Amino acid sequence: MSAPSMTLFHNPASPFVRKVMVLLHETGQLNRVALQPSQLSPVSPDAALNQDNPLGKIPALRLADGTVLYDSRVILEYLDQQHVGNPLIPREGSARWRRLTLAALADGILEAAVMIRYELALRAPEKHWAQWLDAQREKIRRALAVLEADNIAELSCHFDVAAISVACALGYLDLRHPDLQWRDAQPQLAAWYADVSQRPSMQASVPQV
Ligand SMILES: N[C@@H](CCC(=O)N[C@@H](CS)C(=O)NCC(=O)O)C(=O)O
Repeated sequence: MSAPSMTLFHNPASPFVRKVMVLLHETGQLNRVALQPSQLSPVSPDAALNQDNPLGKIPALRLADGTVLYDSRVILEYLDQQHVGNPLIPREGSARWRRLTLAALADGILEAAVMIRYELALRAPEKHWAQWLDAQREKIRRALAVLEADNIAELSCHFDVAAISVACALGYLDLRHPDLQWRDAQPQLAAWYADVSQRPSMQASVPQV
């Protein structure tokens, strides 16, 4: 087995990193990437990461020639073009835009969920902004409702970029926001998620905190 040629700034609790790990697993590329542990938050940055990604966010992927790619969507696209199997991001046509939009919906859930997490975990309780927190929760609720109403069949047909992104978003809601009880209003999504959670790629990347 050859040595890894790329380095991924990694934290096992990050859902954006998890998307990358799942795609690496699904495409048989795990051994091409070395993991560089990164502990960070918006108020306690990782200096080594900042050298490579001025935004100070993970995931960031350093290639063999020193080029650094970020954010997770760019990394997924790059890695999906580095294997010989079926693409997990359609290369062209309407499927490409549909699947990427579904992935963006999942990323939007994640962005709102991570913002809530930072507000609750990093700011003093007396400074929590209830209206803003509610607005983020509403984004999540609306997005989940659309997934339930319109996208179950599309999610079920292929474990690709869209399904990976939605699965990682749901996993993060379970980890950080069990109070949302997202399964109650989304039974079909819950059944789909129970199924895809059994995939080796999902099992191998269960968040660690
Ligand atoms: N849009 C970015 C979001 C990445 C992101 O927010 N990562 C979090 C960890 S889950 C982070 O690095 N937070 C540190 C910060 O915001 O300063 C992506 O898709 O990669």
